[in-house]
Amino acid sequence: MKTFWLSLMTLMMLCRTPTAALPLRTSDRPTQSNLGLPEADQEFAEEYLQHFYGYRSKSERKKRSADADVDGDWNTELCEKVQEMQRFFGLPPSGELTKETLAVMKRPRCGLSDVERFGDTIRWKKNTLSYRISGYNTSIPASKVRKIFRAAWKIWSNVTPLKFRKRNRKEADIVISFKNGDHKDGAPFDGKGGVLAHAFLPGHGIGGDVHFDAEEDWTFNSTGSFNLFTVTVHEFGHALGLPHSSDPGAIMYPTYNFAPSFDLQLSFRDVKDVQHLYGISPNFDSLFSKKPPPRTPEKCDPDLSFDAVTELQQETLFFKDRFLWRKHPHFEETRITLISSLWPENVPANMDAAYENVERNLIVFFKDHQYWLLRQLQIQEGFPKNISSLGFPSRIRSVDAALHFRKERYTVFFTGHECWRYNEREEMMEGPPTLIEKQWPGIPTPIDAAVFYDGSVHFFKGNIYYKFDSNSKHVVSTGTTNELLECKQADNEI
Ligand SMILES: [Ca+2]
Ligand SMILES: [Ca+2]
Ligand SMILES: [Ca+2]
Ligand SMILES: [Zn+2]
Ligand SMILES: [Zn+2]
Repeated sequence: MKTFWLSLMTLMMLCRTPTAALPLRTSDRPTQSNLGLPEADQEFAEEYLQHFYGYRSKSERKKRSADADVDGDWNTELCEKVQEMQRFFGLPPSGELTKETLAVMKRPRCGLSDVERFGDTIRWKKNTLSYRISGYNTSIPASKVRKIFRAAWKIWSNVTPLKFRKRNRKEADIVISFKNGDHKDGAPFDGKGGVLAHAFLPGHGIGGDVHFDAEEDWTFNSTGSFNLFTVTVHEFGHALGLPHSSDPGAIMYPTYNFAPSFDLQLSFRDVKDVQHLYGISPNFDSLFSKKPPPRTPEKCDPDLSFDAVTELQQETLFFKDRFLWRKHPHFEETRITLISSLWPENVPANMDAAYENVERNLIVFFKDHQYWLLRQLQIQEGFPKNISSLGFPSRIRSVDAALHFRKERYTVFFTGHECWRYNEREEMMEGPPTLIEKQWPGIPTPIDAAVFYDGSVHFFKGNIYYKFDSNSKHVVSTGTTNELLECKQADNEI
């Protein structure tokens, strides 16, 4: 009880904003209040917010202010900065330094701030730019590094009228180098992990220059930790004047979330932003007519459909491609984030189905013939496994959707026109499948997803959801999927 009151007090102290009406959390949630945090984490978080969100620390504020209430203001500002960061990354904006907020803060990332906006004016005033590589200092062979940089420039010159010329000796607009620790530009590198690289916006001297942390385990294939090409494309974006994007599909998103096999391309957002600065490449249409830059799914898209939907503690998670929306009952906004930002391990994109087993504290993901079991964000040993080990016959190659019944402790799997009842207690299938139309009359098959939402079962097919009443056994209402994500017109314009 004591802990409960303490954490409630912290919340109130921290958040004096309208969102101060925060929920009381039950103690079994894996979130933590700030009080439970080790001091090192608290310090780390403050430094992170100083660096990337323009937060001023307590001592800094004291220096500048004779105000006696520095503590109060400081707590409010800290809370607001945590919320700002949480919104940027699509986390529930509680203002609390939860475990998962810290996990996102600890993701490897770019060294530039997420909140500085430079306006439209910071750009090169010419279309041909020169670059020079000053020192390689990485285990990747120099010839390979040159190739990587050339390919990264091409990514940007494919969509703009810009041209990039390599120089060997003479001064160049953009100087690229690998640096160790403190390299005298006011932004020391931090060794392995953390900040991977940074770049300077267009301008004279150091302007446009790009620095990589020489201590990282750089790679050009899938062996090391960080793919140099991926990070280079991002940093070159800064060298051209682009800020960070909160669109998780953008290459200008600040964290590194890439599987080794990721096939890098600029997103629709990146292309739009860089073309806003420099205009369109004359070859753009011929290069991209067949395969236009991918758009991040939008919750206001009237045709929005989902791959899978599941409950997760109090939240409802809507999965689509590499992304998900998180709907928390206590926060109005639902924001998009990356699956890989929530589960850094190799959780599949474009998944088929997902459900939460509350009692065993597990989340289960399905893709094709495999399924993954996760506890506390960790993939359990021995997974992924073949779905046949759940008791499916070999003719079943994938699962369309999964619906978990918390009280009764069973899960229904949907495959085509059939559904299967799986007993979670016995860990076995309860007999042969039945037809979906018998169990859930009025539901079109095959379905995309199913979930308990707002007290009743919701099925999803295309851009429509079907709310099903289990007592009267029929569909009581339908609507478009994006109604559930609270699409507001303003969201469209962000
Ligand atoms: Ca580093
Ligand atoms: Ca320069
Ligand atoms: Ca599905
Ligand atoms: Zn960056
Ligand atoms: Zn530097």
